[in-house]
Amino acid sequence: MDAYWMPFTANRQFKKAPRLLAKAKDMHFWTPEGRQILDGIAGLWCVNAGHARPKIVKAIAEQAAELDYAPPFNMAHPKAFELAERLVQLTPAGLDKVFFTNSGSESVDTALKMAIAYHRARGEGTRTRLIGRERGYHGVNFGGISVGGIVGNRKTFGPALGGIDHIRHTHDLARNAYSRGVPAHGAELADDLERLVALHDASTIAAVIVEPVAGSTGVLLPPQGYLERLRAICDKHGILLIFDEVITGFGRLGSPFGATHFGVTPDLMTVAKGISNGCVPMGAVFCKREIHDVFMTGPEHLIEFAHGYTYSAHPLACAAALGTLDTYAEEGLLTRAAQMAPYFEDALHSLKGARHVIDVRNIGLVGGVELESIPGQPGKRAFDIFLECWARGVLIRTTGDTIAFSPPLIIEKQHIDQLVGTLADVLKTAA
Ligand code: PXG
Repeated sequence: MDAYWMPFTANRQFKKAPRLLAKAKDMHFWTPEGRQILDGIAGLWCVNAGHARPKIVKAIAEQAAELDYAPPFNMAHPKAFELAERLVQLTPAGLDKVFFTNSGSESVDTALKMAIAYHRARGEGTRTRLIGRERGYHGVNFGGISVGGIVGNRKTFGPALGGIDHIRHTHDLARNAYSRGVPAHGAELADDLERLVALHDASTIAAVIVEPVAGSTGVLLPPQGYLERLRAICDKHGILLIFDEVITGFGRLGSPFGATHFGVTPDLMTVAKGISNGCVPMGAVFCKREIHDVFMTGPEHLIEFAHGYTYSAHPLACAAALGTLDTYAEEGLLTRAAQMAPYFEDALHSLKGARHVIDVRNIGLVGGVELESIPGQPGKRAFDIFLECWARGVLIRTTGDTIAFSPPLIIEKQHIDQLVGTLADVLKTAA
């Protein structure tokens, strides 16, 4: 176990007591010893159609044998175009151009570069400032950690990009604890963008990026009316609005995207994870046609947007994504979370009053259970609960002292009972 430096992992703890996965199917993993684990987080918020789905497996296998790789610069393969067409049929009207990446982090950095380059191409080159939000998570690359609002990244990696500012986060337990669905209070927090416009001037601001629902920093839902207000302020000042839908994309909230769920259309939208059901790495940025078209000037032999990755629109990823979209369509998975949400909501909210629980949050098939931290040891309580759930055959995710659920969208009621029931039992004896 020595050579592998594991990502986002307590390496020393892991290597003393490894948690290995050897096989997966539908709602479950199996360990090498054959122990069955219920997947409460769709791998890592990505395996939305469940594991090892036949159409996706077949698509990947056939593609590997037929065309393993095709250079994406100045060349292409047919499935890249087919996938792009299929994808833009799902997005809100207007978001009908798509640029392929390989991860959420790459999608975010791509979208930020697109926003700055767009303003420059329009002759508004002073618009370079990027605005994120406190407690935002936008992946791990330098652009993403700069607009992200995670103190640990600043402590560990320094200031990253300059020319960035942040609006306030919307998490407010005092007013909104135990909300079912979106909380009632806090739409006015969108006005914090007006404060930054007053400070920096709109002519210096390129874009604002937010997650419609923040996943990684603890399942934080937008207050009722908040996203609409943010959209209106962006429009008023000519600022592009970017939705980071790496988690909320592809059915997680009960609609294909957060944008469709909330009825608010951003100018750019980043996705990854569920686009290919987590089977082959893939990400994408959707943008409005008007944004794309601004680049399409100048001599035709010149590259219009000097950006891309060796593996953009990789044939295996495109095949996996096409198999994924077929599976979503055949099984109605992009809206299934809406049908399961009431049952999931009731199950989660039955934890109100359980030991250590200070809030329960839910939307679609995302749940957050926030615990009171052990004084001086933030994250320890939730991590120990994660270990105990694993021992009892259930995989959950923790972030700080919030426990997150984001199960595959094929989940059935008995799985919800097992997920929440296991957590309820573990909470009874948790330190
Ligand atoms: N944006 C958002 C909103 C994300 O949630 C990324 C960007 C980066 O994606 P990549 O593919 O580069 O990892 C993410 C990733 C968790 C967890 O449990 C969440 C993510 C990744 C790993 C764990 O909180 N989100």
